[in-house]
Formats: sequence, C-alpha cells, structure tokens
Amino acid sequence: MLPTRDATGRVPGRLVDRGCAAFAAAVWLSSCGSPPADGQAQAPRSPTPRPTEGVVRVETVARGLEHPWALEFLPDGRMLVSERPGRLRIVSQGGGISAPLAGVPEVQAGGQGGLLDLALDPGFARNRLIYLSYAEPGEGGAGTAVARARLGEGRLEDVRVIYRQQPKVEGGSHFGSRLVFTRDGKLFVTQGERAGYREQAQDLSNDLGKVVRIEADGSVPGDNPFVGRVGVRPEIWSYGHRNVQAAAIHPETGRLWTVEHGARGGDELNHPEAGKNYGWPVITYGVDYSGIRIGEGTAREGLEQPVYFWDPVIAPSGMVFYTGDAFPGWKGSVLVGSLRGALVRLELQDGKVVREERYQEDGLGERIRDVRQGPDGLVYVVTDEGNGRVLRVRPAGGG
Ligand SMILES: [Ca+2]
Repeated sequence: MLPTRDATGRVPGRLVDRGCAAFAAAVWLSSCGSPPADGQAQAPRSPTPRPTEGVVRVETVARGLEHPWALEFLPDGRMLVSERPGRLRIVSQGGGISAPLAGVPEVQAGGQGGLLDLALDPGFARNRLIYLSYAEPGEGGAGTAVARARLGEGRLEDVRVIYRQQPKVEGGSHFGSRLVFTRDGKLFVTQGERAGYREQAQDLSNDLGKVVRIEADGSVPGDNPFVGRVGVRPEIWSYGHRNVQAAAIHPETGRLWTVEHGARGGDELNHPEAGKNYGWPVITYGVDYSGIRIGEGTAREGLEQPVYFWDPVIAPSGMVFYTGDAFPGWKGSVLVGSLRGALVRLELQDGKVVREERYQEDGLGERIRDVRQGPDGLVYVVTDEGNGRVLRVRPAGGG
C-alpha cells in the first residue's frame, strides 16, 4: 500500500512543506517547491498523491503466467511475454497462452534474476529479430546479458549473445534491465550495479551500474562518449546508476528516459545523456534501508540531478510514453509501473514533471512489472505474481 496522510493532512516524510500538504487527488507540482531539509536537495520530489479513481477500468486479458517480466506487441497484435524463471510465450488478444518457445538461453533464475526484458528489432516485420535481456550464469557468478534471435514457429532460431555485462559477480540482485532502440537503430541496455558492488557504479572500467549503448549486432558505435579512452569500457553511455528497470525513448525528442530503483526514498526519473554521471552512490536522495546515510548527500558539482524523485519510493518497473488516442488527456505522459501496486502517470511540461497521478483500481494494486501501449491505444500491464496476469487498461467511460 502507498502511504497515506496523517490526521493533519501531511504525508510523513522528510521534505514535505505545508503548501504541499494540501494535495487532494490531483496534484500540481509547480505550486510546490520542496525546501531541502539538509540544504542540498535540488530535484523536485513526488508529492505522493492519493490514488485517482474513476479514470480507468481494468480487464484481465490472460492469467496463469509465472512472474511475467516484460511484454512486447508483435505486428499482428499478439503479445510476446517473458516469464522470469526463463520462459518466453506468445499471448493472443483473446487470452490464449502458447507453450514456452524453445531456444531461450539458460538464465540464472532466482532473486531478481532470470529472463528479463524483450525488444523487437526496428526491422522486425522483415527480419523477425528479437532481443532478450537476462541474468546469465557464468564464471564469477552472473551478469546481465543480451541475446538476439530470430522468432520462428514455436522457437527461437540463430540465438546469439550480443552483449555481456563485465564482470560477472556473485549475488542475485540489481540486474536491471530494459532494452530500448533509438530512432537510428542503436540499442540501449540499462543495468544495475549488482547490489553488493555499489561503488563500482562510479568505475568506468566495468559495466556495473551503467547504461550502455550498442549496435544491434553488439558492436560499439563509434560515437559513444568514451570510445578511445584508455581503461574505460567503450559501450558505456552513462554511469552512476543503481538499478535501472524502466526505459523509453521520448516520442518527440528521441532522447532516452529512465526510472531507477533508489535506496529508501531515492527512486529517480532521469534522462541519461552521453558520458554523464548520475551520482550513485556518491549523491542520492535515498538512505539505506537500515537508515544509514549513503554517500555525501543529495548534490555535488559535476554530478547530475534526477528530473524527479520519489520518497517514499514507488519501486519502478516498466515505462512508456503514451502517444495513443484512447486516453486523450494522457498524450505525452510517462506511464510507470510500480511494484508497490500502482500505474503511475507523470505529466511533463518542458522536460519537467508537473503532475503525478496513480491508479490502483482492480489489478493495478498488484505488483506491476511492465507497461506497454497496445496498437489499439489502450494500456497493457503485466503483474509480477506466481499467477501473473496481462491486464488491459481502458478509459473508465469508454467502450
Ligand atoms: Ca542519481
């Protein structure tokens, strides 16, 4: 459950001011400057709105999926769905679930690891290529990897691993990851710092806590920011990330946007730019779950501020920029799944968040693991449960 207000109408938390306590269901952030508690905070903080009711209604498309992690629409309207234990299935609009596709690479299933994100090649209609990210076991432990394969009848063909996070380490947490293609066909892979290795997010000689940018065949684009720098991995795009599990390309600017899991009180919305340092674990709005402070504080020269942060956290999963017609008021909004049970909508203006709403009706109160826009302009989510579902989100009043 998301936190509620106390008797005075205030949200318990460290950065709430009186002006911000007067929020009802809808929240305009522009009226709400957060005075920093420690003199350092600079990014706007989520006001933790109450759930907005009466906007959406939710129906179940399919059930019986085991911890579904990602959903992608095929051109024929069917859905490709990954299940974290290591299976890939096709789900029809009528709710039929295929047998697991053969040929999925071996994954390290357990903890947060397993089969993770999916992407279709920009030329999928011609070449049938898909991309999978997953926790790959191997020497040293496990690491995030990306495989490319051709989608055949009931199986994957020509499976090839095109990317491996370096190095593999022990532990079952913070693999990320999301896969998104840019308009010019580059592939962003978002990752985590593998939890026990947080300081590695600042070390450019490895891939922990980095967003990387590769070509569709796994090679490194010549215009990546660190190409040619000695001792630096050339696939790195941005660094200082904790665990990035949401990513999308902005429909107008073509830029990458991400949401990452922070520590307690530190989930962040960012738009990672080439070569920049997003701070973890040197600066963060989060504190350890033990209550211990992390790093130096919330700001430092040369380190990027998030666009927006959540305290309390939402525990973000997938995200999408909404461009459809079914929800006219949502055009341009970011939709983010919350593992704490909500579909979160952020309204943006000039690159800043001006409003946040959360929908929790029906199945949206479960752990939402991915969010996609369907070809029908409706919103589809998967729930991260042992008996996980694909849900279709419609306007409350619409047919
Ligand atoms: Ca950061």
